[in-house]
Amino acid sequence: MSFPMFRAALLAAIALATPALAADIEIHDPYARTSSAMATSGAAFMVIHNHGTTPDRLIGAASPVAEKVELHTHKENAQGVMQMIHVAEGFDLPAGGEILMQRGGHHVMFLGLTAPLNQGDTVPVTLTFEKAGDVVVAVPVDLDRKPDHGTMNHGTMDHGKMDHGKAKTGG
Ligand SMILES: [Cu+2]
Repeated sequence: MSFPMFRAALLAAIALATPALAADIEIHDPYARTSSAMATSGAAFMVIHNHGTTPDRLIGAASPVAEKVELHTHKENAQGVMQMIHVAEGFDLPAGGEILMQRGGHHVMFLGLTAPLNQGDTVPVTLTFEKAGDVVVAVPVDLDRKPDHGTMNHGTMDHGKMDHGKAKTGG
């Protein structure tokens, strides 16, 4: 999707959200992916900025592309294996701060995809903030995207291959 389209979608979303703080929330560089065409789960990544002067918190996410959408992070277990963890309380978004959602870290998890995520698709994701309310983000599917520079080597961490013991993929 072109930048102007995304901008329009974002502005429309902001217009629908609670007026108080939603205008202070800015989403950068969103993308979604699955590990394979047969994957039953996927994830979305982005950077969420809070340009306001009040701290907020990302407390939930929703999307029609999956039966269940959760906020996840990765944590190394006692065996040194990275595992995904459902973070029910969500992520802090400090005033003037950001939430980095990227491969190997925080992400929006799609569990039980209702349809495959195809390259070029755009997936609507509703992020719910404690104070700013709902912000709808148009997330492009990018299956070719490599993990961002500076993150760990995630060769063994693709969602399709990971230990989903705590994530319940439904399959
Ligand atoms: Cu996950």
